[in-house]
Amino acid sequence: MKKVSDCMIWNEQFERKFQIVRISLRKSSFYIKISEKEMVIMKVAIVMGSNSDWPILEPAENTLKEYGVEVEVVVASAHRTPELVQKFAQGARDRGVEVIIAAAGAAAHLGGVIAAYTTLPVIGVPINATPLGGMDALLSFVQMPGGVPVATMAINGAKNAALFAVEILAVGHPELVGKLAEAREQMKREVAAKAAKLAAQRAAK
Ligand code: C2R
Repeated sequence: MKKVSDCMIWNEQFERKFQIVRISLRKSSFYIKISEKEMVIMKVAIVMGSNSDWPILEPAENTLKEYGVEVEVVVASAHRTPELVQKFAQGARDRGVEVIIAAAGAAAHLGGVIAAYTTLPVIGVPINATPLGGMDALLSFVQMPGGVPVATMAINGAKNAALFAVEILAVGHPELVGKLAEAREQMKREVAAKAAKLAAQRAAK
């Protein structure tokens, strides 16, 4: 019988979807079905204080999916459903979550309470939801006492929360490093195009 070291195992995107791994033994190859637990899944949880926050958070889910990251979306409130928040945070690591994005507006205690119940990295997104324009949520997130950090993004900064989560994941999932680098290159091309457009506008005056 061949040893595992004699095999080449890879897990392409579509195969991952069907939970299939292809194994090649020199000239022949065959497929085996593996359980979800054995597969390498990158997972981020997005938790928000209310469904009214979702329009701000949806771009974060889209960005994470572009990087092939599985997303768990949860509505839970430290004020209104404290037991649910505790259960969510304490069980997150066992569910395979590696990073938590917590978003809330107003007096936003959600991120801090989640961070109190888990040592997973928590990224905070203060939401503009009151006449204070998000400053209330920003200060609630960012002014965590020493010992329980929440990495706070800009007000409504959902996209950067997703990208920061991918950067954290990339430490243990090197396949993400190239994708992040390509996104930076794309950004450079976009800035160059903007510069050319402005130069053309000014030249036409
Ligand atoms: P509703 O729209 O449900 O009244 O919520 C939510 O994140 C939302 O932005 C208004 C705002 O209250 C926020 N909220 C919190 C928390 N729970 C809900 N800041 C919390 O536990 O921190």
